[in-house]
Amino acid sequence: MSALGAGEPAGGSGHDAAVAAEVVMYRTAHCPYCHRAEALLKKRGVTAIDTIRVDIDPARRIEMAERTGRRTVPQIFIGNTYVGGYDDLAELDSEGGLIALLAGKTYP
Ligand SMILES: N[C@@H](CCC(=O)N[C@@H](CS)C(=O)NCC(=O)O)C(=O)O
Repeated sequence: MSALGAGEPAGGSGHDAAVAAEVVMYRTAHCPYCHRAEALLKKRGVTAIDTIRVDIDPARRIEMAERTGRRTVPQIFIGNTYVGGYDDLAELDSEGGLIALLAGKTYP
């Protein structure tokens, strides 16, 4: 499942003009850190998150652990960059890196 439709230009419908990168978040339904991460991403202009519900799909939970080496949720990817969990996302934001990654730039 993709937040961007096939052939849809980055920054097209579903994204703020400043948000070019696809955002992927592994999460569960009842997870305070996931809600915080979603709120921060929305605050920074993200309108579409490719959400992977590991609580209803055990295979995706295994995939998450293999991709990240972690078992907690959320686990967040922006474009080709693995960000980490909510704490990592908030730290990245405080450094200015979140806006950069969302704009499709590399960081640092
Ligand atoms: N420091 C982590 C904490 C994440 C966390 O503790 N998530 C909880 C759900 S809100 C979790 O996955 N708990 C299950 C576990 O620890 O195995 C972050 O900022 O993402």
